[in-house]
Amino acid sequence: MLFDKIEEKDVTKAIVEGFSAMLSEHTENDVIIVGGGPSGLVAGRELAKKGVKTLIVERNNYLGGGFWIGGYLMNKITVRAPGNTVLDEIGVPYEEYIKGLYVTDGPHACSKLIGAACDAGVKILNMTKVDDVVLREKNRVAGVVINWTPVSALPREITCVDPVSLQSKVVIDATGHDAEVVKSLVSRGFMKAKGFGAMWVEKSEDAIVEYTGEAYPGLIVSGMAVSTVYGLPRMGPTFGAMLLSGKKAADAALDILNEQ
Ligand code: 48H
Repeated sequence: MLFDKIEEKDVTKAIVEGFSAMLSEHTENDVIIVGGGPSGLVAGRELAKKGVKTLIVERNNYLGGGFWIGGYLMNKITVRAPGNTVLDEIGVPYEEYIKGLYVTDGPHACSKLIGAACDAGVKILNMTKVDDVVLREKNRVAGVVINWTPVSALPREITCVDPVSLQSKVVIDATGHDAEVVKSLVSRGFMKAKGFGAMWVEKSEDAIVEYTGEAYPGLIVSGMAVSTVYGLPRMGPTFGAMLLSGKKAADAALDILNEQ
C-alpha cells in the first residue's frame, strides 16, 4: 500500500477538531476583516505580519473577490504606479504597458496575494456571510454576526437558523461596492453612505486611498467600500488603489489598537 492506513472517522475528526479549534480561537480577535478581495487580503497580510490577531470572513468558498479577472471577464489585471510596489512585495511578475500602468495575470496575482496573506498568519472563515454587527457602549462596533452562506443567502433554502457572533476590537469593511457592514449601520440610521460615483480613474484612486480609514467608531472602510460610503468616483478594472487602500486600512487599525 502506498498510503498510510487511515479510516474514514479519522478524516472526519481531523476536519471537525481543526475547524472547531480555529473557530473557538477566533471568537475573539484584534481585527475582523469582512471580505477577502484585494483590499481585505492586503490589510490582513499587513496586520498579521505585525502579529495582530486577524480573521478574514468571506462569504464565498474562494478568496480574491474581483482580483481574479480584469474588466469584461478578461483575466489580465492592471495596476497603476505606485500600486505595483505591492506586487513587488509578494513576488508577482508584471509588464509595463505604458509608463505608470502595469499588466499582470489575474490568476497568478490573486493566488499569490491569497498565499501571502495566509503565510503572514491570517485565519480565514470562508463560506460565511456577515449579516450584522455587534455594538457596545455608544454604539461602537465590537464584532460581527455571521451565518453559513447557504443559510444566509437569499433565496433561503433553510430558514430559522440563528446566527452566531464573533468579537473584535476593530472591524474592517472590505466587502467591495456593496459595503455590507456599513449597510447594517445605515439601515439603523447610525451612519450615511452616498453610493459610489461614476467612473473617473484619475480622480478615483487617489481619493479612495485618501478616504480609507475609520468611518464609524470601531469600523474602518477599505477598497471599493470607501467609494460607496463617500460617493467617490469608481476607477474601473484597475487595482492599485485597492492594494494601497488595504495597506492604509491596516495602518488605521493599528492606530486604533494602539490607542486602546
Ligand atoms: C462576507 C462578503 C460579504 C459579506 C461581500 O469586491 P471585492 O474584490 O472588494 P475590494 O474592495 O477589495 O476590491 C474591489 C475590486 O475587486 C473592484 O470591484 C473594483 C476595483 N471595481 C472598480 C469599479 O469601478 O467597479 O471583494 C469583496 C469581497 C468578495 O470576496 C465578497 O464575496 C466578500 O467581499 N463579501 N464576505 N460577508 N456580507 N459581502
